[in-house]
Amino acid sequence: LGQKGVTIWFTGLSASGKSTIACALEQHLLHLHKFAYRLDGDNVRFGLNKDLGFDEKSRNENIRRIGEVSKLFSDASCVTLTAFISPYRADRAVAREVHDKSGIPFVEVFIDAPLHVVEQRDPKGLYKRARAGEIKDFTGISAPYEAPESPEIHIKTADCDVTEAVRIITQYLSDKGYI
Ligand code: GGZ
Repeated sequence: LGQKGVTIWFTGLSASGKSTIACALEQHLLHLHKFAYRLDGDNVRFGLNKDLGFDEKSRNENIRRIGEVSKLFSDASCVTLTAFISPYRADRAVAREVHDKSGIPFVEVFIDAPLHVVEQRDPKGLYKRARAGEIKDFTGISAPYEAPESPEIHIKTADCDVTEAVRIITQYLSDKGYI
């Protein structure tokens, strides 16, 4: 295959743009004939992790499993993209450690959109429902989001569109020799 694996770990609030950017990046990598695959809520939370909710313990376990699975994909030489809130710093550190121990590169990408912006977007009306108390443990409202302190890549969605974000990440991967 002539390709080594790498995990690109997106983190950010709900509606920050993680999935949109990860999706566009996946398409771009596939066009470059890279073997890429995206893990997100749609293919993980409804399958492997359908037994898990959104309390702290469940999120710890959600991220732990995703960290292990992404390591396996990347070990099989895939460019693996994960798009989960992954709100706890310690959980992301565990995912990184699992990769480090196997010598597989791990690139943390912080999709940084302020709460007032994502709350304004509110594409699914979840923030509104969380404010009304209809959804408990909602990230940013009634559950914490611990922003990365030193992510490999920091994308501020206020001054960076999707195309630009894809360009920045692709450039980073190429500079590092990961793709
Ligand atoms: C946060 C929630 C919650 C709560 C349901 N808190 O915008 P979405 O809808 O499509 O993405 C969110 C998704 C978050 O799942 P993750 O697996 O990424 O979370 S974590 O990494 O923290 O385990 C949101 C929806 O699920 N959702 N309830 N309480 N987001």
